[in-house]
Amino acid sequence: EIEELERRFQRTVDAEQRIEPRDWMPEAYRRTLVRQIAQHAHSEIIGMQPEGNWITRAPSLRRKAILLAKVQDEAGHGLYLYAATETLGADREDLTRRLVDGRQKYSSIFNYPTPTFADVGVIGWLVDGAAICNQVPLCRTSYGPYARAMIRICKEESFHQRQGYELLMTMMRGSAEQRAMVQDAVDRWWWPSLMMFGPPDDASTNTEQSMRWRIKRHTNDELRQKFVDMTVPQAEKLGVTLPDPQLRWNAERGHHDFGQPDWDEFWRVVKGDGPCNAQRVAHRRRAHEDGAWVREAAAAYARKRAGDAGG
Ligand code: FAQ
Repeated sequence: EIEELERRFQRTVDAEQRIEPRDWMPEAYRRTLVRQIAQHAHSEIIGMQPEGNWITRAPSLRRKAILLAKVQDEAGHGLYLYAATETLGADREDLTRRLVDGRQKYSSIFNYPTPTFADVGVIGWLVDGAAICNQVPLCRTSYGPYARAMIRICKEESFHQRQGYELLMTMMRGSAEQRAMVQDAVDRWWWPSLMMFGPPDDASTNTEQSMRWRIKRHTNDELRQKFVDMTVPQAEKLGVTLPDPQLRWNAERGHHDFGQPDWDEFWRVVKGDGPCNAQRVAHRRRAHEDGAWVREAAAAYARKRAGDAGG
């Protein structure tokens, strides 16, 4: 019985048809999706902090308005993704609890500091660039609500990426100090951006099964390569150097060769010991606690309205 259901499920996935919330699905498929989508949602919410740091100190009204809009979009993406986990039976309050208790992960990238305004530009260019590379294929992920969320999110991410690149272009046309600030930010963010794609394929515990279920459409290393190939010409146009002495075009492969990030650093950051992990989680916990009265008021209002409608 269950084997027949599983066979039918895999046939649907192999035929590139979407799995919808009411369809039967293996329990492990559901769990994997909740894990990945929740991590993604947490990343969007935690990811508001590094750039949010600059909203009150943006150098002009125009830059402030752009940054405010971008950070607001990230909140929207997070909420949208939490809604997708709810279609799988997850509970948003429970997921938030797991995040602030350190029982669920979010992307390693958001544990690095943003000491200068050039970081805002480099996050847009490299971090949103990596996010797009990773998320465009997820528009074809097998779970319908996640795939549809990705279509909308990718449109906004591409605007985010362009605002970052435009900011950096502007700084590169500025003073020598501004150019140095951009180069310094690129030097700090390049390797962490490569880590966003996850560990190398031979250390990636989830890839094989997730590829079979067509949750993931490419391996971590495939997407990392794509990102490097996409970014090198952008760096040249911008006039910055990517801090990798091994980076060079390989005509035979038709791809760039590049060095490996420090994977020990990656695992340290993932396990909670990066430069800003404690600060990011503490800030999120505080915001959640400070918002308790809003959630209570909203729930009381909803109950009252439901009562009014009934009577
Ligand atoms: N950080 O077996 P795999 C954004 C964990 S973009 C932390 O390869 P998987 C937009 C992984 O969970 C960022 N942990 O795992 C934005 C697993 O642990 P587990 C978010 C990582 O899932 C821009 C273990 O390592 N994007 O927020 C990381 O098959 C600017 C083994 O790894 C997404 O989440 C990492 N970098 O592949 C917002 C995209 N990498 O769970 C604000 C959707 C791996 O077994 C500002 N997610 N781990 O305990 C994915 O595509 C996948 O989940 C991967 C990881 C590719 C991230």
